[in-house]
Amino acid sequence: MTIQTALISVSDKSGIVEFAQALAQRGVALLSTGGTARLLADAGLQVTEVAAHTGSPEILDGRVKTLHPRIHGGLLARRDDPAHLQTLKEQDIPPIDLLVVNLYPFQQTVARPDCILADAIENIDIGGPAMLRSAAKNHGSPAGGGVTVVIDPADYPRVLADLDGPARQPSYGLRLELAAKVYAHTAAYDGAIAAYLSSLAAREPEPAQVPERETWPRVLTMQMRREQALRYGENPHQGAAFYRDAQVGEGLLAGYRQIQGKELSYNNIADADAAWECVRSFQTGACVIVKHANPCGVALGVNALAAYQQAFKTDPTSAFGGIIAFNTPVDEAAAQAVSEQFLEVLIAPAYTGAALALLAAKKNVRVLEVPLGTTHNPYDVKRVGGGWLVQDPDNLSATEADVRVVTRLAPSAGQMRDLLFAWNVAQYVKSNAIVFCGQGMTLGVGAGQMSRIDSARIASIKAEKAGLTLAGSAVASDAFFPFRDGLDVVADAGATCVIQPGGSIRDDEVIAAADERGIAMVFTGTRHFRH
Ligand code: 93A
Repeated sequence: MTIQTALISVSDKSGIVEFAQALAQRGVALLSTGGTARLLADAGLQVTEVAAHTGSPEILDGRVKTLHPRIHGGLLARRDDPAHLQTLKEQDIPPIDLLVVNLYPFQQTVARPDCILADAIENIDIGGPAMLRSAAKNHGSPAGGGVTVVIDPADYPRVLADLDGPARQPSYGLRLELAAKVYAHTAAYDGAIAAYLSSLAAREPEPAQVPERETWPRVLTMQMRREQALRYGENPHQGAAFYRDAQVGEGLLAGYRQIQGKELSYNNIADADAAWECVRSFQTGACVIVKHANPCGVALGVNALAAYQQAFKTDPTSAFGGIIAFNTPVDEAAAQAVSEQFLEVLIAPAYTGAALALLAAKKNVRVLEVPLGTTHNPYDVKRVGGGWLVQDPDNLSATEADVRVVTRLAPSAGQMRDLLFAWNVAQYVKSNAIVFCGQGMTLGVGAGQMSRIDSARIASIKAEKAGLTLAGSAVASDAFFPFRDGLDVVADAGATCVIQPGGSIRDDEVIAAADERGIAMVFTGTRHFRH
């Protein structure tokens, strides 16, 4: 039985045009997959695309090209079995006598230093090995015919030599040898895939640290649509514009409506975003006052007015010229209270008519209405010289179930509420962050210091300046205390309970200090650096 039809589907295309030409000269009809077919056609060869042969287009980005009964039937039908040959006839399946395949370069792909999981996965060939295994299984017998399968370009001349030999077809010996080579090859190929995947499993971090996104896009495209030119940037000598993220449906800039007031400035927008992200993270009514991207007062309240009054108490000096955000509608009483001080921007999900009428008298105040929403930016992006740093946004919040008491004393229910509130606020304070709280309000916020102990000192100084007592307060630290000195500072200031991530090599020393000072301390196991 001579070769009438060959199917050629190769990733390594070396020598394939010459081989196909030689086959065509010997009267072999050529079937081929997309890329290979194009190459052969460009070389002037008559070739039928597999998609045309099967009547099924390549689908799923080429994941399914040859997985079709018209291919596998043509490869697997026993050549000396009348019933098989009859089935081919009935199903109109032409036999395929020669298969020339080499696989997606999985091993070469994973050897590349920049290979990511998605690259590796897409280079796992499915259709190629399936065809190879079909053809190799059906290499036939010494008596009957069988399929010839070639995986290695080095074997092309051997096949041609047999075609030109006295039998005018590949010998049984060659078919057998090439079939064995195929199974050795597909076994090694699957072995490489298994080894690669197990190496990933071994590298996998603790479940708590697994990022949501399995792989990062090789190319990250952001669609930024210019919303407005700004008068200037952070400083008057810097030009600036404000771009909207065309892909994100929520967040301050996606949905805000400016009801009144002067044009927003660069710093207004940055601070408004910080205030908005913080206030919308609370599940109950809250008010957040922000200055220079840090909350300087945060409080919960039975209504907007009560929340504002408490938030304002934390740091009235810093609140001057601040950004005030609410996660509940602003009514007349709250509008009246906020407009008694100098504020730059007011943000809330809604305003009553009376509140807006009152605010209208304060023409300069920028009043923004922003739908609360529940989603966040998919990426947190920071510009660095020559590129960008991209990470998941820090949306992790802690509940009572997430914390672990590490001291002899456990916090009371009230203390636990204050600790979780303090922890929530600390997430939105620049590092190093120390936040004293009590009764659902911030009492002292220490932000942005290079040393944690200085943040602790500043927070307690600010509380004292505002006339607030820290006796019996709850304190949150955005990252662990590296030494006991930070804990001593907050204890000296009057804190009686502490929430912090833990994880320092000196945790034992810090826990012993807390026990010594009669403090209840909980660990969250997660931290909230913010820069
Ligand atoms: O994506 S696949 O696993 N699905 C298939 O159905 C399939 N059929 C052939 N890969 C498949 N192939 C492989 O495509 C072959 O093993 C060969 O490596 C490659 C040739 O594709 P092209 O001719 O488009 O360059």
